[in-house]
Amino acid sequence: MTPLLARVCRREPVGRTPVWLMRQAGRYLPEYRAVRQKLSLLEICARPDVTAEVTLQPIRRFDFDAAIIFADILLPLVPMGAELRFARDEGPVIDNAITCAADIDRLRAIVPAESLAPTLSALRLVRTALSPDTALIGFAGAPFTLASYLIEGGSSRRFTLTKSFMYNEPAAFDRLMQKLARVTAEYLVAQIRAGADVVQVFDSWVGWLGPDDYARFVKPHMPAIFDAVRAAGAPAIHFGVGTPGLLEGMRDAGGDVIGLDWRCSLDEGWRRVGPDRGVQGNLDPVVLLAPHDEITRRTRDILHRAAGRPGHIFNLGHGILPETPLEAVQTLVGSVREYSPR
Ligand code: 1CP
Repeated sequence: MTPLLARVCRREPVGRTPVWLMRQAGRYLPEYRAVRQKLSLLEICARPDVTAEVTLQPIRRFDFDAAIIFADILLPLVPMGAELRFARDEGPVIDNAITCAADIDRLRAIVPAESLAPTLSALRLVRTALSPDTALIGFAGAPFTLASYLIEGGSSRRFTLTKSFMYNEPAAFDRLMQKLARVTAEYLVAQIRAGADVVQVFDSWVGWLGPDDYARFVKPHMPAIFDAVRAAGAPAIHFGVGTPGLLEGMRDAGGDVIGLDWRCSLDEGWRRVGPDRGVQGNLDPVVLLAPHDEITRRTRDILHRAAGRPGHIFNLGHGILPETPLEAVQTLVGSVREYSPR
C-alpha cells in the first residue's frame, strides 16, 4: 500500500488533504522534552531505538499523515570532518568552520550507508511500526544550506561569510557544493532503501540569495540530487524559507512538491510553480499562537486556495515553534480533516 502522502506527491487524486508539521518531533511536545532531559540531540541520533521512539511520538498524539525521521541536517557533516556541537539555546556550532579553499579539500568523502547507520536503522524500525497509510519521510540538507553552516560555523542572520566566500572564491565554493550534493544524494538514496516513502530536501536558507545567484551558484547542483532520488523510486519535496523570489528556479532545479512559506499566498505560489508539481504549505507557524477560531479560519483559507487540486500537502511554512500549545495543533489537524475536500 502506498501511503496517502506519497500518492499526493505524485498528484494522484485522493480522498483528503494529508497534514504533517515540520519539527513535529520537537520541543513543543512534553514527551520529547522528557527524553531530552536525559539525552542530548546527538545521543538520541546515535540510538536507533530512541530515534524511532521520538519519531513516533507526534504520530501517536496527533495521527499526522507522515512521520519524519528524527535526525538533523547537520549530522552528515560530522563524518566529513566538521566539529559539530549543539550549544544550549544557541543552536548548532561548528568549531572548525571553513575559511579557505584548503579547508574544503580536507572535507572527507563519506559512504552514508556506513557513517549514518544509526539513522538508517531507525528508519527501518519506524517503517515497521507505522501504519501502512502513514508515510515515512527521510530528509537531508541541500548543499547551500549545509555550506552556510560550514562557512558561518553555525546559524546566521545575513549569511555574510557564506555569500562573500561564494563571490570571492567561486571555484572553491563550487567544489564545496559538489561534495555536499554528492553526500546529500547518496544519503537520501540510502534512506529510501531503508524505508523512507518520501524525502524532503531542506534548502532552508537559500531564500537569502537573489534569483541570479540562485541560478549561478545553487541550481546547477540540484538536479543530480533529484535524479538520484527519482531513480531510487521515491518522490521528493523541495523546501526553502523566504523563497517567493526563487519559486520558478527551485521548481526547475527539481522536486515533485515545492515547499511554500507564508510570504506568498498558496494559490499564487502554486500558479508560479505550475500545475505539473505539487505544493506543501503554507500556514505561518505563529498562527498556532492565535485563538482557535483564527487557526481554523486560516486553515480553511489555505484549503480553499488549494481548491481540492491533487498535489497539496498541508504543512506550516516553516518549523513549529517550541512555545506552540498542544491544543492548537489539535485544532489545526482537526480543521484540515474537517474541511479538506473529499
Ligand atoms: O531538541 C533540541 O535540541 C532542539 C532543536 C532541534 C531539533 C528538534 C535541533 C537543533 N534539531 C532537531 C531535529 C531536526 N532537525 C529534525 C527532526 C525533527 C522533526 O522535524 O520533527 C529535522 C527535520 C531537522 C532539520 C534541520 N536542522 C533544519 C532544516 C529545517 C528547518 O527548520 O529549516 C535545520 C536548518 C537544522 C539545523 C538546526 N538544528 C537544530 C536547530 C535549532 C537548527 C536550526 C538553527 C538555525 O536556525 O540556524
